[in-house]
Amino acid sequence: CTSSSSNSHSTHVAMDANRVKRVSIEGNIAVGKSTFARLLQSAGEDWEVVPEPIGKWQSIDSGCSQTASNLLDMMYQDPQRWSYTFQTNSCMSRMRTQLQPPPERLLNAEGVAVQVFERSVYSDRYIFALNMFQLGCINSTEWAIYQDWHSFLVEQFGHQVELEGIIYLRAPPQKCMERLGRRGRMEEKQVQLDYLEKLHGQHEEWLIEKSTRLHFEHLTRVPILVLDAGMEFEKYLEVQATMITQVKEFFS
Ligand code: TTP
Repeated sequence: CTSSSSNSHSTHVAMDANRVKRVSIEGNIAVGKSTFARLLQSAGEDWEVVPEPIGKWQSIDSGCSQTASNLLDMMYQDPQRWSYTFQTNSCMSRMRTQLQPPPERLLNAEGVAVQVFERSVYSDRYIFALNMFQLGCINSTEWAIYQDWHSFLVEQFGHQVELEGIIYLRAPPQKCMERLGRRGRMEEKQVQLDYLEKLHGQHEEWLIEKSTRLHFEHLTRVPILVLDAGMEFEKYLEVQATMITQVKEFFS
């Protein structure tokens, strides 16, 4: 155990936090964040694209039962019972991911490495947890506790979890609904257009209208790149090329 952890340290940079540029991809459920993250990875730049740890939410080992629990499914089946637990778990797994240092080989000539995340500890709070609170699936006591530990952790980790950019993949909720139907993820079969419209509204308030009350001052200053993800960008190479160029300009 000790030797494997020292091994993994040897391939990662113990770098001072402000030499890592952290960027998150935000956008509605099924808008195409993973597809876009794969495009970025194959664009040949030295970016580390870190996928969302959704597999962990679908398989929680309780240690005292033969089968793992699917918390994502439990949350959709009974949101009032499980939303707070789900958001606690998703935020903790995200916090771990955002704290992972990038591999040393990604340092560019200026000694800077870029990490791109699918979502962030901020969308956990300002998109999903807030939405569940407004829907009454997280009660006011749970919401107060969530905000308290979330603020505490983000403040404790400081620069290590701060973002230097946000890429907002923006598409009409109807489009996301079609993509969600096409991918057929078992847990999401009851998701209705109305839910995607609410989540779209949360994204718009945070990233376009900037009317969400943010607790973290630094977050109000993070540059936001808005990309039109309404087109079927998976199919069209020209659309992909335009999007990648916009991202490169954004990073430079
Ligand atoms: P997304 O994070 O939106 O991932 P995705 O696979 O839909 O992204 P894309 O298709 O754009 O690549 O959500 C994954 C699932 O987890 C989805 O059913 C919504 C749910 N979820 C929550 O309920 N709360 C959360 O805080 C997060 C992050 C996800």
